Amino acid sequence: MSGMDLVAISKRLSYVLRHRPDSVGLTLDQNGWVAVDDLLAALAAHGRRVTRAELDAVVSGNDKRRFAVEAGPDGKDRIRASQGHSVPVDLGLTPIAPPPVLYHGTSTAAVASIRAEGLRKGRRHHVHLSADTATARRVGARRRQEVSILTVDAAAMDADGYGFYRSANGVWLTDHVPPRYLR
Ligand code: HQG
Repeated sequence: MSGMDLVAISKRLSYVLRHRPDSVGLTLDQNGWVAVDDLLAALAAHGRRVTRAELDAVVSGNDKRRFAVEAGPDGKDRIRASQGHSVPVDLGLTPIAPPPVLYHGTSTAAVASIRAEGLRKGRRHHVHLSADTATARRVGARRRQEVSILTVDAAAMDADGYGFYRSANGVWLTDHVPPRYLR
């Protein structure tokens, strides 16, 4: 299987599990899980066949560990995306204290607006922040434009009562970053 195939499958799974489960006739449970067998059957029924071996390769080989697979209460394997949803799901994240500084990689073109409004979550559940600049740079580079790295004074936000969460795959999440915490 080529790397390209795995990237394409990862994007397909992200689309269904984060944004449009209805596009293949699926409903996620309230915590974002769906049975792996049901997901594969739904994809196949919509002409987007993915094998279990391919799904496993994507889950275990994924650079960002975007997906979690575990045995559900019925003993059957289930899968969910670890972050990035736009559909309403409860990931059961508990607030934790952030590191003193977090980073956000974005396109340089967006910086003026972000300095004016702060970081907004848009249609996702949270603003996504990175623990290190290399990760922030990769996030910002997805749009193939000039990248700027913003530094977030997470210690000050924490002291001021803003909640932070960390997804199962290590992405830092918060509701909104007002401009005064950005450098
Ligand atoms: C920008 C990927 C103007 C923000 C990544 C970003 C991440 C503003 C874009 C995850 C703004 C939203 C999320 C404002 C924010 N004015 N632009 N006030 N506030 N923005 O994709 O953080 O690979 O929803 O800078 O790795 O880029 O999919 O968020 O450029 O973890 O697993 O609005 O998606 O994960 O874009 O990326 P996104 P993001 P995956």
